[in-house]
Amino acid sequence: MTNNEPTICVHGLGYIGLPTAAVLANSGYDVYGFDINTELRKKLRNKDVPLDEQDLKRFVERALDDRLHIVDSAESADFHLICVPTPYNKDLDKTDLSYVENATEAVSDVLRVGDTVVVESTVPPGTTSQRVRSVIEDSGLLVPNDVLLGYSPETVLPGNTLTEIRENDRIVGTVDDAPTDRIVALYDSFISGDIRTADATTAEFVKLIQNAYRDVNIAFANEVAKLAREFEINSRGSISMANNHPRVEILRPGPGVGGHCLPIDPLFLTQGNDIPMLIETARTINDGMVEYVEQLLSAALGSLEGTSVALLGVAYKGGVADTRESPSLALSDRLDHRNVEVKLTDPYVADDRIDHQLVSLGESLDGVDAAVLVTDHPEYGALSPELFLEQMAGDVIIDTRAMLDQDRWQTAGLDLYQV
Ligand code: SAJ
Repeated sequence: MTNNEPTICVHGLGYIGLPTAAVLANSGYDVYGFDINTELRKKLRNKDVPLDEQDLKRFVERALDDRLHIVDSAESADFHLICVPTPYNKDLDKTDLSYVENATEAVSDVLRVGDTVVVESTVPPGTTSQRVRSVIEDSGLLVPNDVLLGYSPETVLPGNTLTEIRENDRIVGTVDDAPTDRIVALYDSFISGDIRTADATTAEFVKLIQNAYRDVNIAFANEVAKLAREFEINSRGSISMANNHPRVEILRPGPGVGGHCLPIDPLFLTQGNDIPMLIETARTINDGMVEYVEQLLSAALGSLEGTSVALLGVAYKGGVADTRESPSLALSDRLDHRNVEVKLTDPYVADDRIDHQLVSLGESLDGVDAAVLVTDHPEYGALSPELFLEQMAGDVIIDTRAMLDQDRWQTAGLDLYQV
């Protein structure tokens, strides 16, 4: 690329901002990366990249060696991408937009006529055209006459970040029906997926309904699992057969839904109105799966009081080290309250806050009454009953992800239950 290429400032260097900044830099753009976290900026300058995906880590390191410049304050640039978090405040039943507002204020300080601002953070519909716009206009510049303002959600699947940033389709929406071509041209220069255009609020809404749809589908799968138990039939076999229908695609039951997206994003749609009851019910069903697993365990053991249990997997899903909203930690808390001795093990997680409880798989099984397979780490598919028979004092196994061959484990002498 030539030096006439636009410059880009990425605001927020977390799970999405940092990889996005690296992809842009490695595509030939000069990219400024700003994050309010001083410690993170220091680490990044020392090429200490706090990401778990190894290919991505190397990719970011390469960008830091070249065109990705970590800056101590927002830098003026042709494009500003806002990739900061939007946590949900459960007590207030409201999305916390303070990071987005603060980032927009920082952008406004360096904004020039002709610049473009794109929000990527997941936000409630209308945020870009109202809150973000008003912060920008407070600086004296008008949207869209002076500044082009748009929204383009990221849709990457944690665990496969680099591929999905580069290959997923994208939606680009603008405020006030402004032309989308400038933003489309930027994304088109580094992604291979299709780009669809809309207004900013539609783009915000689409992101949320994608995640709400998946959450509802998983809730349905979880409900199917509970019903199948009532009828004493196999949930997974039934779902697999149902999915042979050309218009049916039920997801997989499990111990509940974790991560920083599906348990939270649907609430952005339900807050402030009474319409989407299904979305709320799905949240309740999925959050309730941890209690359901606890009940299965309690029934299998007779009583939980004074027992010891190994929880296999702490991450919220297989193949990642992320423990945010993890069903495993929620189950661990519930069991703690029932005076169960809990041992946690996970081949991916090294989290300071739970390190003192984390042990190896063998140690976790040592002398326990039961083991619960909570996270679908691929390694767990290769587990064999012999290790469990040797190490455990009891024989109860709860396989919440149906990863173990029920016949084989039962024939080996273990009392195995699947969700
Ligand atoms: N899960 C099930 N059963 C399933 C699938 C998932 O119980 O059949 C559970 C997982 O174990 C996990 C949770 O759901 O606890 C969420 O995992 P996930 O892999 O479904 O999704 P996330 O949260 O890792 O990423 C989602 C993705 N959204 C969609 O697929 C619609 C991703 O594309 C988004 O970019 C991401 O949210 C985000 O950042 O919003």
